[in-house]
Amino acid sequence: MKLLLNGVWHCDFQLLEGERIQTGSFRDVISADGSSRFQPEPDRYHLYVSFACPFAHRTILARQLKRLENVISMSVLSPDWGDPNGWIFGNWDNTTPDTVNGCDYLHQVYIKAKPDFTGRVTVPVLWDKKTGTIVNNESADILRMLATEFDAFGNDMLELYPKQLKAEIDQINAFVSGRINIGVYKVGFASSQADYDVAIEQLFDALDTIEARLTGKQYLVSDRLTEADIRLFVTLVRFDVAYYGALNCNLRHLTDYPNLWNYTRHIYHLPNVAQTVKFDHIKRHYYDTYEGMINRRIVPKGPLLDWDAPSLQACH
Ligand SMILES: N[C@@H](CCC(=O)N[C@@H](CS)C(=O)NCC(=O)O)C(=O)O
Repeated sequence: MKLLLNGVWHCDFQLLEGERIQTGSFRDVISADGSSRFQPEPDRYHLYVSFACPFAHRTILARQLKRLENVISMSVLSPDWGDPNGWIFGNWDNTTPDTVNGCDYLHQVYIKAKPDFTGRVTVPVLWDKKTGTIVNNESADILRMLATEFDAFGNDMLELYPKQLKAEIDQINAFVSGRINIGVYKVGFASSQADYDVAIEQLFDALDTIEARLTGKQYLVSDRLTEADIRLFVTLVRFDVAYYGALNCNLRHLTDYPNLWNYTRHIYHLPNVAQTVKFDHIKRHYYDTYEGMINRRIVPKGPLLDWDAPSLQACH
């Protein structure tokens, strides 16, 4: 396990049996109503992201769709998380250096914010250039802030969390988060066959539920794009290219689900979305980085193939 322990980086930390460590995170919020010391301002905040990570992708998409590219700056880390230093800057196409703190590794950014930080060093990170600290490193919070607090500087026509749909969005978010966003990792990182068997069944049950929900519908909630779609899209767009093979989520392909496949392509083709999807980063990250963390003795459940389907006559 890679993590910071009281501000010291460990690239291969082993927890003892039954041992738990108290880990920290940053959960401040930016608020347009003046209730927080973090106010929305142009050129004040910086996002640290990876194009490989679905959680970071939520924030990249919100920044793009709300047209905040010139309001909130962004650094892109390398997809190679296998490096002993964890998330590192710039050695791959479409990555950038750390233009704000000049760091080589993301763990150094965490230490700048909190010199005795203990916990995992994850993306995304929302950094405040004014006070020199991390505002928040939880993607759900960052997505919500970009969606709702920056309307004075971005596209205020696009409401990703409209008041009248909040309850329904919260409800579907809770389902998609546990069963799908995290569900793919429960499958991929299952350490025993029994855990895997349960996890894969739950994941595909959840996909079946969403497939049914999307019958005759373009979006998850109402007839408009909301943050619920952003949160589902980032997992679905990675499904066949990464999770199916690298994380053993191979009962069915995304393309086997007519509604889910159509839905994912529809969102992919919305303006400004495709440019946020970097399949080379995604594949590199999941196939290269996680190899070794996956129990290859687990027998995958799929693929489900219809051997009884009639064969076509060969053409002569
Ligand atoms: N709860 C966090 C989780 C983010 C997360 O797990 N990011 C992964 C990449 S997909 C990461 O940075 N992992 C590094 C680690 O766990 O050490 C969020 O949603 O922002």
